[in-house]
Parts: sequence; C-alpha cells; structure tokens
Amino acid sequence: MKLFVYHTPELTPIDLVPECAIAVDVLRATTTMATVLAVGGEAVQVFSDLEQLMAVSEKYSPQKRLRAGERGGSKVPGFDLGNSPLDCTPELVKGRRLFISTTNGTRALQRIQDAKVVLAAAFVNRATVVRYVLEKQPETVWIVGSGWEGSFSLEDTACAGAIAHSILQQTNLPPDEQAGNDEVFGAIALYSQWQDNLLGLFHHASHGKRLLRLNCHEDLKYCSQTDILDVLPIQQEPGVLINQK
Ligand code: 3SL
Repeated sequence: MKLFVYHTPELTPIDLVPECAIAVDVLRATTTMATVLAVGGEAVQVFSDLEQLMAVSEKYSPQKRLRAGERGGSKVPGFDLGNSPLDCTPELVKGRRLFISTTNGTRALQRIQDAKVVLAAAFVNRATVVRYVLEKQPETVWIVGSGWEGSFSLEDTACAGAIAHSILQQTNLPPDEQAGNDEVFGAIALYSQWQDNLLGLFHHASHGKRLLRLNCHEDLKYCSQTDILDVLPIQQEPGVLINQK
C-alpha cells in the first residue's frame, strides 16, 4: 500500500485515480458528515452548488430530508442547518438524508468521487477509517485535505497526518516503503507535534480563527476529539455517503 497526502483538492493529480481516496475537512464538513451517519442519518448527499441541492432535495419528502448550507462559516438563509456537527442530534437526524453544500469540504469529496473507494474522515472517526484501510489494503490511498478556497489548512493536514501515522504504526513497514510523497512526512510531523493539543492547533489555524469569530468554540472542541465515533462514511454512488457497518 502506498500513501499519498494532498493538502488541497487543487493539488491532487487530475490524470490519475487511486484505489481509495479519503476526503478530510476537520472544520467542519467531514466531522459533521461522520456525526450525521453515526447518529443514524440515512445518508449524506453532497453538492457544490446550492441551487442543485435545492432541486434534488425537493424530490425527497420534507420529513425525510435535511438541508444544510454553509458559506463563509455561516448558515445559508433558508436552509435547515448550517454546518455545525453539534446541531446533528439523533432526534433531528435519525432516518433522514442530509443534503449538504459547504465552501470546501463538499468540493473535496467531488474532486475524488471517481476513486474505487471514497471515504470521509476527520479526527472523530480516524480509527474506523484506518481500520478499514488496513483490512482492505488498497494499493494506493490518497488522503486529501479540503483546505480553504485552494489554500493549505493546518487542521486538515494534521488529520491526514493522524491517519497516515496510525497506518504506518500498525503496518510496521519502513515509512519510506509506504509513503508515496513528501507530504506524508510533513503531515505526520505536524500531527506528532500537536496530537496532545489539537484544540490549540485549531486556535492557530486561519479557519479555526474564523469559526471562533463566529462563536463556534464548542464546535472546535468537538472537532478536536480523536477516535470518538465508530462510523465509516463511504461513497455508495457519486456524491452519496452512507455508514458502512
Ligand atoms: O469549508 C467547508 O467545507 C466547511 O467545513 C467550512 S465551515 O467549517 O462550515 O465554516
């Protein structure tokens, strides 16, 4: 198995498709998706375009759907939810499909949607994603950070490092045999420095600061927890993720 880390969707190769691709948007899209599926959401369907989301979700009965829209960290007017994982309670979400469009996370998922296996990961479900990868042993694994509008983000690369670190630890192979690019080492170094203070890292991150200005401190705390959800968001058809039990 060869691991590759890409800091943003824009940095992923366009002429190749890996066997397994993992989208990461710790703050907050993939944390929210993992949470929705962990508490019994039927599926998560992602859109980059808000109008398309509205048109597709219209075909679902209002009792069976939830519409989540985020731009610039804030909820889009007219949507049921923004992108706070803390709003995704079992009472609200159970049995319903989340139709979601966010600034960067949904774009990252769309960028990798042609891979044979597509997963969504965050710190909250890191262990489950790693367990799946170790079981399936795909030949090539891409871990793709969402970044912010094309730029690097600390929290996504740290989470990519957490995933890569755990895979390397459990395979016991020399890191040079498993790492497909330099970014793997960079991501692991970042994670190793901050693993005991991820919330502190989020406070340095530009998107962490943006969310703090929007009073999302509790969201940051929640997103900084590692391995708390046993959930595997896996693509069932392009753009649709379910929890593989
Ligand atoms: O960029 C995204 O996809 C979002 O996760 C951003 S936010 O955390 O909802 O502001």
